[in-house]
Amino acid sequence: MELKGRPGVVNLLTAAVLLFGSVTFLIFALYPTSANIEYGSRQKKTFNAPRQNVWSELTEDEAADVNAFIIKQASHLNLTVHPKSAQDNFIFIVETLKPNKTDTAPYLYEDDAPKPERWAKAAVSQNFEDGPYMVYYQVGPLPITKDSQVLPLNYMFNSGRNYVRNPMYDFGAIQDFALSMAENVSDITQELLGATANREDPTDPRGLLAFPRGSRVETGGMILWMQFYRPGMGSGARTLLPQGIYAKVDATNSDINQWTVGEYYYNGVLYENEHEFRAALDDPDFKRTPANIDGSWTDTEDFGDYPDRDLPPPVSIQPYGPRYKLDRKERFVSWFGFEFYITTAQSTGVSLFDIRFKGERVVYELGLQEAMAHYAGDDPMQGGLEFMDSFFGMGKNMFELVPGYDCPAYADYLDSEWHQAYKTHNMPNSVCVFEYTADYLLSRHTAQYSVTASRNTFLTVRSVSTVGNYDYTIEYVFYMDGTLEVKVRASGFIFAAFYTANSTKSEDEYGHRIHDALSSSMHDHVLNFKADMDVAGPKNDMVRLAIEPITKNFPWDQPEQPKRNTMHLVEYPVIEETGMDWPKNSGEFYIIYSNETNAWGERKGYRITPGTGMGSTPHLTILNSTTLGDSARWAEHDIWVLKQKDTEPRSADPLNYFAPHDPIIDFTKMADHESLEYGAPDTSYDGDLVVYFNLGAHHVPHSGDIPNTLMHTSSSSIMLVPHNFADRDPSRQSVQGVRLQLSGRKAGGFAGEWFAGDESKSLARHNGDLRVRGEKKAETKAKYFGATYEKGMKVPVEAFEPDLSGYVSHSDDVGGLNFTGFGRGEALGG
Ligand SMILES: *[C@@H]1O[C@H](CO)[C@@H](O)[C@H](O)[C@H]1NC(C)=O
Ligand SMILES: *[C@@H]1O[C@H](CO)[C@@H](O)[C@H](O)[C@H]1NC(C)=O
Ligand SMILES: *[C@@H]1O[C@H](CO)[C@@H](O)[C@H](O)[C@H]1NC(C)=O
Ligand SMILES: *[C@@H]1O[C@H](CO)[C@@H](O)[C@H](O)[C@H]1NC(C)=O
Ligand SMILES: *[C@@H]1O[C@H](CO)[C@@H](O)[C@H](O)[C@H]1NC(C)=O
Ligand SMILES: *[C@@H]1O[C@H](CO)[C@@H](O)[C@H](O)[C@H]1NC(C)=O
Ligand SMILES: *[C@@H]1O[C@H](CO)[C@@H](O)[C@H](O)[C@H]1NC(C)=O
Ligand SMILES: [Cu+2]
Repeated sequence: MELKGRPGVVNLLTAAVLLFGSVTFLIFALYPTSANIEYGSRQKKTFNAPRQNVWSELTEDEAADVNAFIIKQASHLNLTVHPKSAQDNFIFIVETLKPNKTDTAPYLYEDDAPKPERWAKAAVSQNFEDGPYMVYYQVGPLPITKDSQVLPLNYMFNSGRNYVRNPMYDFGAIQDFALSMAENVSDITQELLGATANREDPTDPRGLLAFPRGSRVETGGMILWMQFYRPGMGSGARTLLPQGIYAKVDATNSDINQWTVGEYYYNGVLYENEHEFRAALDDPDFKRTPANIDGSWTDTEDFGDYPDRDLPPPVSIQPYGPRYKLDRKERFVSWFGFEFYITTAQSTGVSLFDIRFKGERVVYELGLQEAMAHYAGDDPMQGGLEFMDSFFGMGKNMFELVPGYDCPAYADYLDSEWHQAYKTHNMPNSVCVFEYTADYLLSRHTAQYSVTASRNTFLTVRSVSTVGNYDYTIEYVFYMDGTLEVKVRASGFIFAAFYTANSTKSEDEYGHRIHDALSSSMHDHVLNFKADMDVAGPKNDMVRLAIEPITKNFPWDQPEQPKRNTMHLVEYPVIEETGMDWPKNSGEFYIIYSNETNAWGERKGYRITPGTGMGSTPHLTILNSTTLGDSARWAEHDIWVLKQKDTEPRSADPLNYFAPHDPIIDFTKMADHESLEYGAPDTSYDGDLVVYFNLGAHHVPHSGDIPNTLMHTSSSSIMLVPHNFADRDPSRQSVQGVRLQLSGRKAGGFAGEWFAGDESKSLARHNGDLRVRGEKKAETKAKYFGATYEKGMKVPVEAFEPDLSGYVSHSDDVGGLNFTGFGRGEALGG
């Protein structure tokens, strides 16, 4: 296989991921970092974070110590290091248990306060009488000493349980079952699809596979619906190759040998069993529908020569080096007044902590909680399909970024690590940090005698999580005025539905026909984020500042205008924990106000608003989803405001996927209308609030989603925008720009007048609060603010096009990822 036509240099690893599987490209690198393509003269100074990153993921050594300590301490669990099957007890995941905010805030914001204790969270696969469970423990303090303990981790789970039954523990056995099922109906699949399953080579491109949908998981077992797929191995296009034959499996018994295949479904008709289905085939009236065959239509790239692309496009370069400071060890970034820590976690990917702007606190924690996709359809697969991708691992699946493509060639890249079944997995270059200058200005003005232009340069922290068929690009963007943006863009293969050519069925009710036998399959993506707002300190409150029409009579309007139709501002405080939707006509500003005021006596605030992208951000269309139960109630509104509590650090847990109707964290119990009125005599509320918001899309894919969904059609964002936060626009000290005098004009005392010559004299006059007229003739030269590029320079070609021909993997492989990721022993790397 090749990448960009350079044979043999790219290491492609194939990993069948999750139930839908995919080809995952891992392009591992020795590519130039910004350090070795620096052509400016800047020396890199060491830069140290003011504090330690107390949220950082466990190091490999810490993870090993935690594993060893659990095995020793919890001898009654009989934990094995080399699990052979799900009947063995073993440690599945160890990761950092984020310290409580109550313990962390003093360390961050006070002098000489102690560092919060470091603890680990462990998920242990443990067998009970009715089968395997996942059980959470907390282990600490770290490093392990005689005072360290292994305790049940309870405080963050409002179900009162620290365990969830694992109904999907042996996906290998499920695959064997599916193969057996497929073999038993090979005469039917040959007849209708022209293919059969191949046990010798399950991914034979001419063969067939069957997969269950990963939902309808009930306590005590499952009813599965399986659908046949063509493997689509060449392109990873399996989710574009559903085959329209579905089989119902009674999987309620925990012993897979007791499972049975029941009904079959094909072309709108339900058959009692395979025999009835087979018999129907012989009926002369049996209605067939065309099969869905793989072909070049699923290819993600076209290597052909087209005259219009024989010149490369413009790209951004950074000849003088970065202007941000990065402490790689503590993962701390400082850029034009913004400061923050970066961390990663196996289930949720990147989070940012302690975001400050010009020394003031803005957000304590900002990060993904869950990424859900909910489908609808009239077939047994799409009709119940739903994914919660934190379960599969938004961090585990943060693969290497492609330099010069995912991020500019000059970006800084960070690695991430996660620990599963006694093994540390390193994901090199999975987070990038870079500055970028927009193609549009931050501000400009043509005045009477001059024009001034300020460049819009921003800082981005980006990662991409490829969870099976889908790629989520998630980024945090910082702007010079103090604005923060959180943006998600999706790409990759859609999870499409089989299209039956049946005039009596209304296929367009759930999507569009996008190939011979393929329907686009509507779905909602809802990705939940936490923003623990600390606007100029922890004491905050939220208001809806409404822009409302009104009819007023003003004394100065009389008698000509007895009544004037106009508008005004009305403030509605949000006084209890609740979910809200974005207002109609953008008619309200949702503002988090501080108890602190700016120079004008106005409360310092940050507005939270839908940002850039396709329309405003969505919430789940489905009301009381049958599939989701109580596992993702945060999806039902756009934005939520809650009290900050140490006992409620997350809106979701990956294991919610296993028990949707009795989730380990039920968000409705968090957003339960508690009072947000601080200072009120009847509450002990201290004013520290947390916002949860959703990004995503109502995705109705169309022909343009074949082969892959495009980033501009799948993007959504929210922005946190300063609202009276400072006394004036703070970007004036940061932006780079120019002021040009318009020709042929004298100074005239209007806005835009340029005081030439003796600046100190005119400044003195300004300080006297008088905008006096210039005495000398107008300046005609360009006047820059901020540095400019001074002279021509030699820029290496790598600055434009990183040389990817030397790419070699430095990573662990990603093999063994499975529907659950904790199936058989050999999948565990143990
Ligand atoms: C402990 O686990 C091992 C391996 O799974 C098993 O062979 C052994 O019987 C177990 N011992 C007890 C006491 O459960
Ligand atoms: C396939 O048929 C064989 C023979 O009848 C039977 O033992 C087996 O259980 C069937 N497989 C499935 C998955 O139903
Ligand atoms: C369409 O589906 C219906 C059941 O919904 C079935 O009775 C009918 O035979 C099918 N028609 C065709 C043309 O496949
Ligand atoms: C705002 O709240 C903080 C934290 O409780 C407190 O220290 C500060 O004095 C308050 N500021 C004002 C102006 O009330
Ligand atoms: C959803 O559930 C709520 C609470 O049980 C109920 O009030 C509402 O009517 C339900 N809506 C639908 C469409 O089922
Ligand atoms: C964090 O806070 C919870 C709730 O108060 C408490 O149960 C837990 O022990 C705290 N964790 C640590 C490490 O102190
Ligand atoms: C799941 O893991 C098992 C054990 O490594 C492997 O045999 C199987 O092919 C995997 N399945 C998928 C879908 O990746
Ligand atoms: Cu989608």
